[in-house]
Amino acid sequence: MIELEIDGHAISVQKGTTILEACKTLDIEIPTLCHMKELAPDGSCRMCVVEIEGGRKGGLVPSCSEHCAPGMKVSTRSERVVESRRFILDLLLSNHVLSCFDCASNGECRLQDYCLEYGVEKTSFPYGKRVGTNEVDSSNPFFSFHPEKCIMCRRCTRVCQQLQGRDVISISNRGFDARMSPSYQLPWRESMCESCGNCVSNCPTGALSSKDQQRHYRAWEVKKVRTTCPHCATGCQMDLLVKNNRIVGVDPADGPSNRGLLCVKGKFGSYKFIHSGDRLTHPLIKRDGKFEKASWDEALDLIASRFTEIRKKYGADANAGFSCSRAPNEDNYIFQKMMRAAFGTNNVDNCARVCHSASVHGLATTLGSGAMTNPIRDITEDVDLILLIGSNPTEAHPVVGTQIRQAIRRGTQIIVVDPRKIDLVKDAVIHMPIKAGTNIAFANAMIHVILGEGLADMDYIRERTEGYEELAEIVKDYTPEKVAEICHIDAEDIRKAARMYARAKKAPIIYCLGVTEHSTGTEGVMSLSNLAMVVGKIGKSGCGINPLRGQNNVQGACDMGCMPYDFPGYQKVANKEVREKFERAWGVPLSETTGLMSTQVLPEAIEGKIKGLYIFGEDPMVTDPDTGHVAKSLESLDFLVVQELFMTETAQYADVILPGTSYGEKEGTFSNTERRVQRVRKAVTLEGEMRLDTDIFYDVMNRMGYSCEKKTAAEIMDEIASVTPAFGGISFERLDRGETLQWPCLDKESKGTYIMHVGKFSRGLGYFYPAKYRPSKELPDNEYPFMMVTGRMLYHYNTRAMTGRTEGLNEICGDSYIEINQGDAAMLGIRDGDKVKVSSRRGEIESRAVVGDKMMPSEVFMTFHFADGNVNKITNFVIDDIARIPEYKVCAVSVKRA
Ligand SMILES: Nc1nc2c(c(=O)[nH]1)N[C@H]1C(S)=C(S)[C@@H](COP(=O)(O)OP(=O)(O)OC[C@H]3O[C@@H](n4cnc5c(=O)[nH]c(N)nc54)[C@H](O)[C@@H]3O)O[C@H]1N2
Ligand SMILES: Nc1nc2c(c(=O)[nH]1)N[C@H]1C(S)=C(S)[C@@H](COP(=O)(O)OP(=O)(O)OC[C@H]3O[C@@H](n4cnc5c(=O)[nH]c(N)nc54)[C@H](O)[C@@H]3O)O[C@H]1N2
Ligand code: SF4
Ligand code: SF4
Ligand code: SF4
Ligand SMILES: [Mo]
Repeated sequence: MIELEIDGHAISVQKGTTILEACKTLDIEIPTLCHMKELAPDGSCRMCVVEIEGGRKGGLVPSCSEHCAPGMKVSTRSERVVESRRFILDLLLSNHVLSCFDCASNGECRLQDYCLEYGVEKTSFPYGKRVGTNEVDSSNPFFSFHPEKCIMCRRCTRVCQQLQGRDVISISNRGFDARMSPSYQLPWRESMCESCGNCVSNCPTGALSSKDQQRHYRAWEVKKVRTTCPHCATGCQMDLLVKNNRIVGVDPADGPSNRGLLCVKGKFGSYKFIHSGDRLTHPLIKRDGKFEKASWDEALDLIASRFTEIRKKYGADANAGFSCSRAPNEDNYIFQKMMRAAFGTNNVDNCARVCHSASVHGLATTLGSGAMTNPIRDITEDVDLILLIGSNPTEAHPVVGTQIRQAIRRGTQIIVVDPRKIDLVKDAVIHMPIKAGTNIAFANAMIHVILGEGLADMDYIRERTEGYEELAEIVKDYTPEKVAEICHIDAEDIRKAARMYARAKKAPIIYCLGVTEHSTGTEGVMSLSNLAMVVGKIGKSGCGINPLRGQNNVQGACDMGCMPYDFPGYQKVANKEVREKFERAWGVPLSETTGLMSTQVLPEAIEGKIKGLYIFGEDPMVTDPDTGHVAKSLESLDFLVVQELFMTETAQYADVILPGTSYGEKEGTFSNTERRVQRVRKAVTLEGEMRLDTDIFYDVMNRMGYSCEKKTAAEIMDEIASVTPAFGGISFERLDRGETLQWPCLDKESKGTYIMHVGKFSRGLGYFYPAKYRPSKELPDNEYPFMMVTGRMLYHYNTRAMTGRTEGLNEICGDSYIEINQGDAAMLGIRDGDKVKVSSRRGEIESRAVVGDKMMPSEVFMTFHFADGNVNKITNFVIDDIARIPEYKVCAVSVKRA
């Protein structure tokens, strides 16, 4: 510890503390323009100078970079300090256009604040304005750059380079001509910018400002509502900016998983859809093939009577429900309660079925819990090696992606196993462009090398696992040479990767849908947990096996029991004691029959076994494989209800459509991919007859003869806690106090669980599942010579229900495209941008060719975001035997010029 004096106050601080940090503990305000908490001091603005009695450099030093020393006497407001700060402000104004009145940042500009505080009204320097390079750059759809307002503090550069890992902005020219700009002085639009807006959020002046702020609001007019991003499961914390009951913008907040950062979808794509003119505002009933406005009573009566009728005629299991992974935990809990207690069936599922059901099943089988084992910070902050398999985080989980880029800057190595040249490949020590659908062979070869070269952790295997002998027997066959041929990768790369992974002290596996969405998805997941366990890397910091969950609350929808075999908290329907517990809690007898999964419900509808379906916030007509098959299923139903925000493709098939509410209109919680339960808060009340999704379910329950009283979201969470041991200690009260809780959180005293399986697996012993490689169900042939992989891109999200209603995102990318290798394209006479026809055994779509080297020869890639040219018209409806997840990642297609 070091003793010193600041403004006459004695203080003792840890060695290495800066003066600025020490001042903070004393609540002494120090002005800063360039300083950023997350980054090393820049010391470029010099506003933070303080005076040190008898110090060097005339006693004035920047407090952000100067460390406290024993006996130091610091003044933070001496005459010289104040004079020096005034001089800096004077200089800054000499090069600043004073148009505060029409500046978007009026009222939240640090330059303005400090000028006011230090009494600097105008510059005393008559000359000095920068010349020639002052045009405003408005080319980015979301923000613009006003060089005359730039004070060259370099926060934007440092944020972009060191936090976003993108390196877009730098200083060009020198002297008076110096200016911040994207590299090569390109317009923003043509640079590498990902429009994350993190530079904008961190610019202390109006130099970088959002177009929405320019047009619609000033800082003092908005109320901030802290909430959780509604897109991916990273769970970024952010503030909705509300003016006159309208959300006009978003600011990033410092949450545990995002640490002050957002991606383009959170920053710019998460509010316009809420106020979109095409929101559903009234219940609709289909009469003679046409939707007509109906009253809530009419719609709810019809729903209750039709579902009850089906139940009476065909039995409770003739009805089914799909829940909404975009909606809060409380909504999902009540939805499954409705299906079980009022409908009397366990036929309830959610989109995890088509996403990470393979992880939920696979990891529950091998480890005892299907969740991500380690938190984001733990697997990105200080690790030696990341093994990234079938996951494209810089696009699908961008704020995880940026933290991986930060780790790489700090020296973490990364091995990428992905058929495509995704962005992180350029930083990879090894990229294995694996043939899609061959992950099991790959994992077995890695284990083969590890066992063969004595790199396994035999103590860990002995003490903590079972099933090793059988696994060891199976992997004998998987020599690197043999597997190199199956996977189309290099045998030597497999050996190198296996050695690196085994020897690294801290090395997490991070994986995603490239592993799960296969007809062998569940075994693919289990073969990765085999790989992590042979080297003893589960239950340790900086390691683990980490599925990045997809939807904002898909973890929660599963946790809340929206699955046909689990009550909330993965308590088994098949377990009599569990069932009896829920019967007591809910006061009604419950079905002991395991329900159907969503990918079973659709075919069973065609067979006439499922008659009634309640879809809460899902759009299978766009997102399930083989759209023709989905349409046939929906048409086969006697009765379909869709509860939505918008008239979706699926809603078109409904008998009744109910208008629900979005995350900005209600209270609740989302559980992110790290099992972290975070608050969602109501920001606006909209005009129209939309209702809380939970209130709708309560009304349906009461009308179907299961009487229960409406509860608020906070009360529903208390009910969840009372029946779900893993959530036992979670309440709104604790969350609103600022506690951040990751389940399992067994009681009010528990702080939650940061890393899982420490010391012991949830299941007891970790289980090695002996998986053998089996090829994908539909491989290329003469007629359909290309292997098609499907997935995501940064700027759009699933069906685009939200991102498609944000103009700027459509401006960046607004139509369907297909990535194709340049050699293949040349052979087919296809040029970049050409219209092409893509067909499979299921049908044909039109798309636009994007020609390059991202794909290997004979492989193509499409996203499923665009209803026009929707790839799911041609994907293959074949499913995994265990989790019944569809094989979205592999089908055979042909490509021709249109
Ligand atoms: N921008 C954006 N973000 C999203 C979403 C979105 O729609 N848009 N959706 C969210 C949802 S619901 C989810 S589930 C997540 C999904 O997130 P990800 O799974 O990361 O996204 P995908 O693009 O589907 O697939 C990831 C990668 O798997 C690779 N891959 C395909 N087949 C194989 C294989 O057999 N082996 C290996 N090793 N790799 C393979 C693909 O080339 C692709 O790069 O993203 C979430 N985040
Ligand atoms: N080809 C191909 N297809 C895929 C995939 C792939 O990789 N390739 N990935 C699959 C995956 S991983 C997933 S998760 C699925 C996603 O499939 P979906 O879940 O069908 O897609 P979303 O666009 O997320 O649809 C959510 C719907 O919920 C509505 N909604 C959102 N919030 C609320 C709310 O609070 N209340 C109500 N009532 N409604 C709400 C939205 O308006 C939207 O229409 O797609 C799958 N489809
Ligand atoms: S644009 Fe803003 S953040 Fe960047 S250097 Fe200029 S004033 Fe600083
Ligand atoms: S928006 Fe993001 S990627 Fe673009 S320049 Fe700013 S920080 Fe960099
Ligand atoms: S990374 Fe995911 S949670 Fe974070 S802002 Fe982007 S879409 Fe939202
Ligand atoms: Mo997903």
